[in-house]
Amino acid sequence: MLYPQQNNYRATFDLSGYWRFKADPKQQGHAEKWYAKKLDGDAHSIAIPGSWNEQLTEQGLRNFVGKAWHETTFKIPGVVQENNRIWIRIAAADHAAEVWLNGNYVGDHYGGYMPFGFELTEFLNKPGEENHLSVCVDSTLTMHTLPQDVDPESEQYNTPGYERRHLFPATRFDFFPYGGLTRSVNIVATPKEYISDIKIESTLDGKVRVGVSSSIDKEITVQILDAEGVEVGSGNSAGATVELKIDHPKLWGPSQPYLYIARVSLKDGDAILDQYDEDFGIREIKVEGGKVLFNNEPLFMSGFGKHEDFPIVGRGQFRPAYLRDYELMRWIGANSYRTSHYPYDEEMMRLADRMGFLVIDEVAAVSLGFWSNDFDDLKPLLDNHKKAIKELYERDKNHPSVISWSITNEPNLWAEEYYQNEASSRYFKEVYEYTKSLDSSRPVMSISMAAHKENDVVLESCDVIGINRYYGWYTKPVDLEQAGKDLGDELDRTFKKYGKPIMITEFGADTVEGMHSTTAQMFTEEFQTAFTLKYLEVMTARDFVFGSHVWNFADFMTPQHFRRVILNKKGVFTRDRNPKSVAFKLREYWHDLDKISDEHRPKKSKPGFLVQDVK
Ligand code: GCB
Repeated sequence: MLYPQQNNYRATFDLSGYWRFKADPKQQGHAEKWYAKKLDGDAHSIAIPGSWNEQLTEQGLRNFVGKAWHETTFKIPGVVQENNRIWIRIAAADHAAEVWLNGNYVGDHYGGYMPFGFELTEFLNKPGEENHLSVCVDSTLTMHTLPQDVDPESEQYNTPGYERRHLFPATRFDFFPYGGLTRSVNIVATPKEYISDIKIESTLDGKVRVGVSSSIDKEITVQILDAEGVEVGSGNSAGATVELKIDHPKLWGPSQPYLYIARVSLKDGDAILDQYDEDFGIREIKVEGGKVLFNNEPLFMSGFGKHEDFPIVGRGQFRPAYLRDYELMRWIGANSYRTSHYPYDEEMMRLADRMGFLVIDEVAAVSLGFWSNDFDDLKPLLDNHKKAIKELYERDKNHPSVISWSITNEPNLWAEEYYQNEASSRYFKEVYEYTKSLDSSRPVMSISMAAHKENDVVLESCDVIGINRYYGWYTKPVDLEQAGKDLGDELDRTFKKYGKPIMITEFGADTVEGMHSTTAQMFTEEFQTAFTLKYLEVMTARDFVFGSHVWNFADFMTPQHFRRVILNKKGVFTRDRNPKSVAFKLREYWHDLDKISDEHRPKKSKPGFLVQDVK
C-alpha cells in the first residue's frame, strides 16, 4: 500500500497517540472477544508508535514475547467518508497483526517491519461517529518466520555448538525482541477508483519508465517535476506504463541528492480520479570487473551496521533520532549504512533520499538455521523468505538511496549440522534468483559469518560479498597483528575464489566508555580504536574491497547473556549518541580517505558557530 499522502484527492489521519493496551499471555483474547468492546481489567496506556517492552517495563512486560491487544478510537469527518474509500495503513507490527473494526474482522498480516493495509469502508460507523479499532499483535517467532526463532522447549533449541537457553529472552539473534505497533498507523482516504502502486525505473541518459497499478483501467498521465516544481517531462498512456525522457538530467548521489517528482494521475476524460506524487532520483549502481561503480565511478562505502534501538523508545519510530543519526554520520564521514538486521522505518529511507546516504537494505533473515538436509523441508521458511523480500522490494523499490538488497546475515551462526550441503546451497540460489527476478538493477548481497570462511555456501549466491569478521575479538583475542594477517589472507583467498567485490560488513570491539589502558586491553576505548584502525588498514590496502562498515553505529539493547553488559557495547557512539574516542579517529580516517570520491560523500557538517567544536 502506498505511503500515506494528502492532496486534492486523498486525505490521511495519523492515529499516533496514547492507545489502550492489554497483554494476553494466556491467550484468552480471541475466545473472550477482546476486540469487540473496550479493553478492561489489566489494560494500560501505551504510546503508539512504540514497543511495549520499554514503555511497560514496570508492568512486567520487559521480557514479554507473545500476544498483546491494542485499541483506539477515531472519527472521520462526513466530507471525507461520504465519497471515498477508507483504509487503515500500519507501517509495521512486530511481528504478526490481526485487525478488527467495530467488532468486525478486517484482516491480518504476518511479518514485522513492513507496511500493510486493509480497506475499512464497509465496517465504519456513520460519518462523525466513533469507530473502535482493535489490533492484536503477536511477537512470537518460529523456525519458519523471519526473523527465525525456535520454541525454547523444542529439541531444536539446543545444538551441540551452542545453548540458546543462555539468552534471555531467548532469541537466535543478538538484538532485543521488541514487540508492538512500532511505526505509524494511519487512516487513509482515497477516491473510489484509485492508484495502488507506482514503479519508477530510470537510466543515466534521462529515460524514465513509470509503471502504474490502479483499481480501474483508465488513462494514466505522468508529469515529471524538478526540485523547483518546474515540469521537465510528461507522458500519458492508456495502459499501465508511461515512458518519457528528461533532457540533461541531474543525477542523484550523496554529494547532490537531487530528487524529481513523478506526478501520476488516473484520469477519466478530463477528470482526474486520483493523483499521487512519487519522488525518485536518477542514478546507477553496477558491478563490473571486480568493482562496484556508482554513477560510473568506483564506490567505497564508509559507515556502519546500525540498529533501530533507542533509550526509552526501544524499537519504535523516533524521527528526531533518525535525523540526529544522519547528522552524526555526516559529521564522522560516513556515506552509507546497512539496515542490519531487518528493514528500517520508511521514514529513514525517505530521509536517506534527501540527505544523500547509501543504504544496503536487509531483510530479516538473520542467523538462519536449517534443520534438514532435504530441500523440501526448508520450503515453509523459503516461502516466507521470498515473501519478505517481495514486500521489502515493493516498499523500497523507488528509493535512490537503496543501492543493494541484503538477502541474509550470517546463516548457520548456531553451527547446526545441516548447512554446508546441497539443500542450503539450493535454498540461497532460489532466494538470490528470486530477488534478481524482482530487481536486476541493484546488486544482491549475502553476508557470511566466520566459521566457513571462503567456503560458505551462501557466498555462491550474490553479486557482491559481505563478510562479518571478529578476528582479534571472538577469535585469537587481543593479538591485532595476527588479526590483521588472518583478515588479509582470508580476503585474498575469497576474492581469488569468486572474483566478486567484497565488503567488510561488520567488525568491532565491545567498548565501555570511560575504560582506558596503556596496554592492549579489551573493552577499553584505546583497544576499540586500535582494533578499528587495524581493520581499516588491511581493507584499504585491497582494491577489491569496496567498503567497511563498523559494527555498530551505537550501543544497542540485546537479550541478557554472559557476553553482554546489558547492551551490545560495540557502538562507536553510546546508546544516547555520544562519541567514544574511536569516533574522532574514524572521522579523521574517513575524511582523509581518497578512495572515497567527493561525489560519494554527503555534505560536510558545519562547524559550531557559537563555540568551537571539539577536534
Ligand atoms: C555478528 C552479528 C551481529 C552481532 C555481532 C556481535 O556477527 O551479525 O548481529 O551483534 O556479530 O557483536 O557479536
